[in-house]
Amino acid sequence: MILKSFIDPIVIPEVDVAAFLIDTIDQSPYWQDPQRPVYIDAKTGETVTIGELVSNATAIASGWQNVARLPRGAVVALLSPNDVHYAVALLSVTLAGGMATPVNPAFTVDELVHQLKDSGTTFIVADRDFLEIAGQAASKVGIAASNILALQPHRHSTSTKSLYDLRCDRPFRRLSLHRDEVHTTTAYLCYSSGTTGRSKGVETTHYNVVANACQVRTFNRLMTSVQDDRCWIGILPFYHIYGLHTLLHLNLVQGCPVVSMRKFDMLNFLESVPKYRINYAHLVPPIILWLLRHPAVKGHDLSSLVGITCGAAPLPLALAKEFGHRFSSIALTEGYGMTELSPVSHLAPRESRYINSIGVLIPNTEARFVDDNGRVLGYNQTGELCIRGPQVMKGYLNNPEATRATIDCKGFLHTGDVGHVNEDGYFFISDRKKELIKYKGFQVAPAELEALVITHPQVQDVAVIGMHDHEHVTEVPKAFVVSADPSSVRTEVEQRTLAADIVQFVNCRVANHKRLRGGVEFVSEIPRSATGKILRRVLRNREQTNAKR
Ligand code: 4UW
Repeated sequence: MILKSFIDPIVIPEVDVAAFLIDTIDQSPYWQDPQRPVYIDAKTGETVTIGELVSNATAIASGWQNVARLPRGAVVALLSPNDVHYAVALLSVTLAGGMATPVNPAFTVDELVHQLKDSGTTFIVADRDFLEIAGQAASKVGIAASNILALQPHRHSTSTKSLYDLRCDRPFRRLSLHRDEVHTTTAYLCYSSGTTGRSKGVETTHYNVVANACQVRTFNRLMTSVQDDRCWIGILPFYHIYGLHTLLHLNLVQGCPVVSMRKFDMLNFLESVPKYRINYAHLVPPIILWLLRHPAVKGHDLSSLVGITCGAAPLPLALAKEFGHRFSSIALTEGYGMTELSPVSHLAPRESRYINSIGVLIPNTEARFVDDNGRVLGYNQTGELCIRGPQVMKGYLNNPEATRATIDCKGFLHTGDVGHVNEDGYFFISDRKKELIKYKGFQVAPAELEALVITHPQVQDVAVIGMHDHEHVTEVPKAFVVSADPSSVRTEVEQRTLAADIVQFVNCRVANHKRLRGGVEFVSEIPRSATGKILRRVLRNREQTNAKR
């Protein structure tokens, strides 16, 4: 059984991302005034207007070609927290024919090195506070210091130029792709671990990006409270596909300025809502929990907020219900996305009858569920969710094997998420069969942590799984470890000491969201299949049984 969207298919323009965005802005009734702010910093009030966004991105694009000599298809890394200049940098790169790889600014040098190397980055645009770490990573991968540019306009040191110094009014060859090329040319390389292994470059084509912006805009206009010409809050990180799609593209398409926050700060959020008359927020489940539990919420006026979309991780039903009672004037709806889906496949309509559903299919999207033997399932039967549509990525960069394992010969992308669809066409996610752990919506690849833990001198074998942290509505990584010398970890004190040492060993080598918050448990062996694959399900079941006790 193949399920299709209720909404009639839409026509998707076969143009590149930059042309699509600039044409959309040109024709939008909401962006007629070039002085209208499009990005506003929540703390400082610094603003970038729509006119500045387009004119600076265009002048910088000319500089990319005429000054920096950026070759067509070259990769530029963006290393920055949310900043009002981020969209300028991103648009300039695509306009000049480059490929952008957004990087998590919380990364350690080694994590950064992995992405720079894997993506083949040649230039780095870094936030003023991240120039040093950019320099350290660049020197390890052979990127010249002169190829690091500061994101913000003013000069930061004598040695580092600003991206804005590239501005140039000489003619340049704007990226102009043929209809066929938009389907094959990569615009962005976000990183995701997919269903297994370490994080991989997801090749999101120009067509993928344009398609998803059009699909979601159509769905929003018909079915949700995400109206045009409203003010949105920019909490989601711009480097993550959820933030990238929503706060750097969809907002432009829907005529919505974004009040951007460099880092999530509950008080700043609560003050920004009435100050900027924020109407809409795209959030993740732990922030819904904060809104329910944080004592400061009561003293703030959230009356301008009419709706919230929540996603990137499961939203417990009880929490959604509690939110509905407490904030009855705010429509809370779920959506479902994945880096490999550019990112959206499902959104919940405004008047969804099913509170804990991820919603229905957006236009031009098909889905089916399959069991472990690849048998296609029917309504209300639980299996793996598979998606087909114009938003399905081209593949993983330089990894045809992983691509083949994810997108089947019929074009369906296997999400690794388990759930079902009911007869009304509403989808539900109940489990995850892939390895991925989600800490507050951020990806943690168990394979990456395992590769690190195994380098600890006292570890013989290891498996990492996600365990539920109900208090914080998230998952946290936990390591099961076989000690290299079991006789030295017999007592509880010995076990606690070594566990603390391993946790410390990992935590100082990884970004904050990957920390071993679930701790370490010693086991006599790691359950493995005949082919040596870790049987994570066995460990997860054991964990669940222990939690129930
Ligand atoms: N319920 C349960 C959900 C849900 C979920 C995602 O880091 P990635 O690759 O990507 C994302 C993207 C989320 C997103 C993007 C755009 C958008 O509008 C939207 O709506 C709210 C969400 O998270 O992780 C993908 C994995 O995250 C889990 C699921 O396991 C998926 O494969 N996930 N949304 N509503 N789980």
